[in-house]
Amino acid sequence: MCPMINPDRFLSNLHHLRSFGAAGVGRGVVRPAYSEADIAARRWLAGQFRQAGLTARVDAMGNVFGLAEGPSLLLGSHSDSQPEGGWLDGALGIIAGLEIARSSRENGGPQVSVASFQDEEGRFGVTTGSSVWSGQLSDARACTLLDHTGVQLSDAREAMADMVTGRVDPGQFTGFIEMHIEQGPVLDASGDAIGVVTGIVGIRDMNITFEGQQNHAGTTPMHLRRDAFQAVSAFNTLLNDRLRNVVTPQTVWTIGHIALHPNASSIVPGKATFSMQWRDADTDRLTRMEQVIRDAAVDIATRHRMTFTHGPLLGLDPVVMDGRLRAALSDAAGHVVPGRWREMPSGALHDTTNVSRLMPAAMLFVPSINGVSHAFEEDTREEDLVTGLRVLARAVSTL
Ligand code: HGY
Ligand code: MN
Ligand code: MN
Ligand code: MN
Repeated sequence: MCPMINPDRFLSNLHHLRSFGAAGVGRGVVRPAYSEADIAARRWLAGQFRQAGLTARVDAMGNVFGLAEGPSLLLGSHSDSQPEGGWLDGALGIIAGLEIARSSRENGGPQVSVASFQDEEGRFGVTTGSSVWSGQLSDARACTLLDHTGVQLSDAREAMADMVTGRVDPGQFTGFIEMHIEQGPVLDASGDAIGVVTGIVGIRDMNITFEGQQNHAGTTPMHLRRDAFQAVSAFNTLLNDRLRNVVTPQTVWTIGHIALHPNASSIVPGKATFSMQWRDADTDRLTRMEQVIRDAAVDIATRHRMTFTHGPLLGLDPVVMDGRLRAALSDAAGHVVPGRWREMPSGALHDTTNVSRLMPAAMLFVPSINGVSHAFEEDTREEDLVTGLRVLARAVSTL
């Protein structure tokens, strides 16, 4: 009941993973899916899985697994990062899984496997690697996805083709648990050490393009312009106004990426392509928001004499966590940090959403200092990282 884990080995491996794509000492990482740093990290992880006595396997998407023999519980997360990412987002769940799988083998504990899913951070889509592994997205469709610079996924993943061993059968896993940083302010503010996740919100993501007329920024009178930036700006204002009737205080929406063409100070931009992402715990609300977004884009296109086109609508529906795994995490948290844990929903997306389509799945959170994530400053106190590891190890030992 008291699993022998090695916190020093866990922290040392976590810091080693941080060295791949490190953005500077004590800062975050630049390790987007299929980048050189990402692939180097995946090679290192496969080596670590082998050293732990697991069988390393890599599927065509670049998801890396360390497999125990026979039926096993799967632990893990993702080792790719945002273009400017924190060092713990994803990394924590894999290295915690590695430590628990290794210590379990050393001490005759339960069979534990580990996974690092590919492109959770959505260089190409939304949790792309686990979407394909879980059958939510076909490999053929994934291959056609483009990143913001026009690189196609099928070309990007060639860079790790030499590592691929083949598909990993999900049928061998009895369940999945993902440990993750909270990436929000709730635990940091409350002083709780652990969050046991109740469910994960749903998400929709679509690229929108407004195209007008590129022209001279000195000679073109304002009333004759078909300025794509002005259209985006007006769209944003109109959308915020119209969404007010549809959303709850928990609903979020973001324009996080925009490409203006040709992006020069003396040219009225002829074309703007931007990401439109929205998240909510209610699938119907996500659909109503989609209609508001489409209508607003059509209205703005008409007013500003633009053409409006959009890319594929990507997304994942909200999910609830498995009751039995959740109870094991709650019991373990109650034992390790009595009175200092809470149940909470996840506003961030995770591979668990996809994996929960295949098997019982659950998540636990540790605090993020000041609630910061998807930024180089992201961090968690060492003590909280180790507490999370202890809670997860204890839960695994009871399953
Ligand atoms: O954006 C997300 O929620 C995830 O971390 N990719
Ligand atoms: Mn993550
Ligand atoms: Mn993330
Ligand atoms: Mn000129």
